Amino acid sequence: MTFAQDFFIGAATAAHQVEGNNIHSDYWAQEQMIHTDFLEPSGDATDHYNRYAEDIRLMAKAGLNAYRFSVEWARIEPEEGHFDEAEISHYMDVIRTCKENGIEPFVTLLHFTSPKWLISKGGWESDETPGYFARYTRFVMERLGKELRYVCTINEANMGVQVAAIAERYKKQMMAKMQAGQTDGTVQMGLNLEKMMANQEAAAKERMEIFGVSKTECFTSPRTPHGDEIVIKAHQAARAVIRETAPHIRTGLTLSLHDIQALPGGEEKAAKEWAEEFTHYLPAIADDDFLGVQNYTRTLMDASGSLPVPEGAELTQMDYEFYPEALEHVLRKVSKDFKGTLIVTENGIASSDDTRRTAFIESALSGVHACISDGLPVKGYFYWSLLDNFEWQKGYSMTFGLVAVDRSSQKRSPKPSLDFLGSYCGR
Ligand code: GCO
Repeated sequence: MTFAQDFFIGAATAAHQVEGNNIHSDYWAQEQMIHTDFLEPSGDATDHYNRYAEDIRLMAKAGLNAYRFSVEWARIEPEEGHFDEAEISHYMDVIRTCKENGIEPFVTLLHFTSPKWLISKGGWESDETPGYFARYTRFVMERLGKELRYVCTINEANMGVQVAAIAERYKKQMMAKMQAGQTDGTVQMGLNLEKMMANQEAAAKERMEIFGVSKTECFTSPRTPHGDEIVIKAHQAARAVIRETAPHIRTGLTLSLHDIQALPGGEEKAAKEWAEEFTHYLPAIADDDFLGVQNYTRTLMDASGSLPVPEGAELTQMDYEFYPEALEHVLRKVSKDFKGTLIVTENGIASSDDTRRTAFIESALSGVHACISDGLPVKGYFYWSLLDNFEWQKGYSMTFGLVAVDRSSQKRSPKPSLDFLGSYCGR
């Protein structure tokens, strides 16, 4: 199976998950809370901030030709209106190191984390945020744009809406259990409602002390329809700045997309879910140069909604079904409505068994190849992730990486899957 010479085969990371000590960000502040939702703080992460050159060389040695990483807004603008030139030169060094090693840098401008000050000003529910994001984009593009060809404005622009839908489903489940007579504060899900409510009140008080607001509207907080419009406006404002300051750059956003499969009776629910996570964004991305497709598994739906993973199915550490075929299905479905370039900006599995990772990659890439053979404009594949890293609230327990990291020494140990992925380059 061969891919064109100009087909990008690379790995992806996100600043907060790999760099370490992102101390001006909203996530860092939340991780330090007494009533934190995080299993552990990100801390030094994998020290990628200092070890990026070694990590880029590992990709080059394996034969990868592209690297997707994010520039951290909280480093560039740690205080509102104060921009840090030293941090820009850090990311310029990362970009130049990529190019010196024959690796195409793909920059993401926002990958879930925001400067803490933005959240204190209303975050991703404030009408001011698109303006702040455009100003940050301009600062970055005026300095780094000449070195770049691809920029993702926002990672998983639909994440907040997806989180809101999950939160709503969960609330309905809890209410149903309470109405079923389990009103003693302890329900069969092993949760103590009274303690949960007490925690929420204490956490709101703590957030007020830390952020000056009791409701922190982070990028991955449950998004209202108005907040979703703000995210879209931020994308379009950044796209306009990129086109003005660096017109040679191809830009777009990425979306978290599931291979939604309807069982008999589930067709309506499945169509509604797909409309909410994808079709809804078509007007916002119609003028983009590409769409970043991010897929990990499938979702089965019947008339009641999404179903648990099928009995006996192989699971990943994230409790996702091991289902690499999902990627081809999603690419084909997306291409029905989005006629622009498609780039797989994230696909991968959390597993301690690297043989399952290579099997996953082989199956996913054969699906991508089939799409290309049928004329779909797929231009690249980025495996998530280069390094075992900080999986947000789950901490370091999830191992997605092509490279293992001993965080006590920060020693890197490439897994066989890294060379396996690289072997597809230019084949
Ligand atoms: C996401 C983010 C990544 C995750 C990855 C594994 O899609 O949620 O882009 O930061 O770590 O997807 O869950």
